[in-house]
Amino acid sequence: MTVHIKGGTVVTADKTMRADVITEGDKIVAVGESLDVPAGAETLDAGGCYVMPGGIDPHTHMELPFMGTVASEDFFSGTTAAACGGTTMIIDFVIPAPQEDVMSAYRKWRGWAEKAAADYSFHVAITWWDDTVHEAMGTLAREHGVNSFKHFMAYKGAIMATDEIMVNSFSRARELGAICTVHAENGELVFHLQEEIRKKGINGPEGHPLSRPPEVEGEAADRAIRIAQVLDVPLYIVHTSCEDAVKAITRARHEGQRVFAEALAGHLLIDDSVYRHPDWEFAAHHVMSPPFRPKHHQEALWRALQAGMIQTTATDHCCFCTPQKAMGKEDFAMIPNGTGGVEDRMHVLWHHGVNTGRLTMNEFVAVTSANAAKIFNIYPRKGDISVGADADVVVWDPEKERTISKNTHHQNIDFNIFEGMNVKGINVATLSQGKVVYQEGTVRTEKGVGRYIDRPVFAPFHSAMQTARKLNEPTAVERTTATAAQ
Ligand code: URQ
Ligand code: ZN
Ligand code: ZN
Repeated sequence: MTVHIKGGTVVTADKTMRADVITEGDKIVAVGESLDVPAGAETLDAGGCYVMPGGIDPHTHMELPFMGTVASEDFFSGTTAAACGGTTMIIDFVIPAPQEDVMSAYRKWRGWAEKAAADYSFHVAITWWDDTVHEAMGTLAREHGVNSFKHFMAYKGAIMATDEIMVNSFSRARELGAICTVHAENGELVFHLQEEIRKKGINGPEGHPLSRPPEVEGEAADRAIRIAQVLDVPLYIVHTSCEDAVKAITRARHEGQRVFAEALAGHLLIDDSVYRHPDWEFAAHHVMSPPFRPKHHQEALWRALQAGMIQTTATDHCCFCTPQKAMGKEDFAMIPNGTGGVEDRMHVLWHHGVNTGRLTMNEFVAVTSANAAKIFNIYPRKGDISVGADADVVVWDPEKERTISKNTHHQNIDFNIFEGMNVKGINVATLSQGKVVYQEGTVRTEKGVGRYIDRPVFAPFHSAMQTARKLNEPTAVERTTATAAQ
């Protein structure tokens, strides 16, 4: 199929220019003015609109089995909802249970994702350790295009990675040229605080943020940063939600450490007042981890995003409907953690980012698409409008408005954390693999056409340790060893 997107302004992370775009099959084949348009091409009028790379959401959990239930959004409905909102690729998570064979968990998730309507990839979580896990990381990196391994520092008694697991896994990732990602909350502190809060007789959703204060995230973020520093491996902190974590990330980056960070659309726009809402269901809808924070943390996240200390935005789309949330009616710690957002991320970020002047259009593309593609090593195949790139494209009308609501969204969840929010500037068309899958409200996604996207491991990079060696300075490990030997 050939599509001629004409009359638009191409906006990428690093350029803005009046240009037409021609796609053939699943690739972009021409970008420029006065192009030779092949006969039979489908024409898409982009006059007055921006033509941008499809969004990449680097953090979703479609049909995740978690906390005794399964997330209500599956890979078909979730990638469809994503496309309706301009996101054309998700990076989801394989999360083996402790002692579960990693490769069989990977194959299980790959099976679930075969129904996807758009492209996807997987971070693989390391939730336990033995020689088979060590081996599986190598197989995944060398043969299955996995270049990122996830570590949940929270969720004690379930999928929590201890320091020992992180040290083993981070070391292995370094050998393989992979990046480590973390959910940074101190799971031991959360567990202890949950007990303390229950003893005070607090069992409603208001107890959730009390058990996960910003300090719990700040400590874990800094601990992961320090482990990555000593083991000399790049680090990516998912759903950075608070100033405490931003400070740890900023310090490390200022010292030249290769630390990347992600912010969720929800954490940028929703504060902790949701947990004090009189309606139990409304408050429980917002139970996710890390929790929504007091307002000043939102401003710290926006500043970090604008300053380049946070590089990507995501949603952590992990949907549990109201009856599922009710599993925690007697105990907030039993409320399945997670909310939606995959359909709304780009809309809310344009409205509250670009329309407010916080972000330029180019920065918008960077934080919703290009930076994730670069960090996870699939740029410029993804995250760019250039010849040879995948034909994942959005036509964006800056004047078009939408009111976000569960009554009109395509997400398979019975509430929306952005309910009632009016946004201006949305995609009027989405192309995935060169096919128009969404246009002005018409959805034309197809189950099963989504592809698994390999993400190659990284070329050896000049890390602080290697630089130190070149300068004949002792590295952190050598200094420590030398001191111990004295
Ligand atoms: O922690 C995560 O990222 C998963 C389990 C989704 N739930 C959540 O509350 N963030
Ligand atoms: Zn998480
Ligand atoms: Zn998550």
